[in-house]
Amino acid sequence: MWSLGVITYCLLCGYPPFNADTDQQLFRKIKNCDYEFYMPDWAEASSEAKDFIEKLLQLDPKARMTPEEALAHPWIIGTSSCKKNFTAVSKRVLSRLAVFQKPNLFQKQILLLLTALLNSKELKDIRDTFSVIDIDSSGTITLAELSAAFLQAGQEELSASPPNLSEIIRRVDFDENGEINYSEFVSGTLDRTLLNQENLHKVFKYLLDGQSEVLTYKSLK
Ligand SMILES: [Ca+2]
Ligand SMILES: [Ca+2]
Repeated sequence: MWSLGVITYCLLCGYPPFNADTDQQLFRKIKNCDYEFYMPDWAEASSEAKDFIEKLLQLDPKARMTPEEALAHPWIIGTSSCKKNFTAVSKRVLSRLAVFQKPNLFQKQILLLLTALLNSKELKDIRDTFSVIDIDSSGTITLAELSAAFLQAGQEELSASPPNLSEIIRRVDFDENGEINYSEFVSGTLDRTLLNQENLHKVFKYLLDGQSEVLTYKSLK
């Protein structure tokens, strides 16, 4: 990731971040992470671009951006294009996730089952929002991606107060792998109007027909 910072710096100004007359001076500069954004070369560069480089050129590897964080960085996402994708509908979906309360085991199983039984039209808004948030199309939403989503959607426009993102993930991360998969996302963002009698009837009919491999006596114990 350090190299990516160096390459990005070179691409934006045409020379490397660390320069010196002798190798000894060069190594000292690298070891001290001693570089600058020289003017006027960097006058046209955006603050996001500089922030991207600064977060990669960190001496401590633990402080450096991870590949995942780099992919979710505003400079990579492109603020304007992302904002365009966050429609009012997507913001409403995100708002529901922000206030989702951790369900008990029974509720969790019903939600997951309902998620599988709803038709694609009913889930369109949620599916579209998931694909906007899942920047790298990995099929799961990470903390970095969720963080970027709330940033880009504009927290002030969401109904929830500034959310604790780790807590949001903890509530909806049913399989506790630290990321939100599609089923978990649907469970956490279902419009309450979908929890109607007709849909709940579908769930119980499914269970009564004995087709369920999701809800079992063992899983409820
Ligand atoms: Ca992802
Ligand atoms: Ca998960």
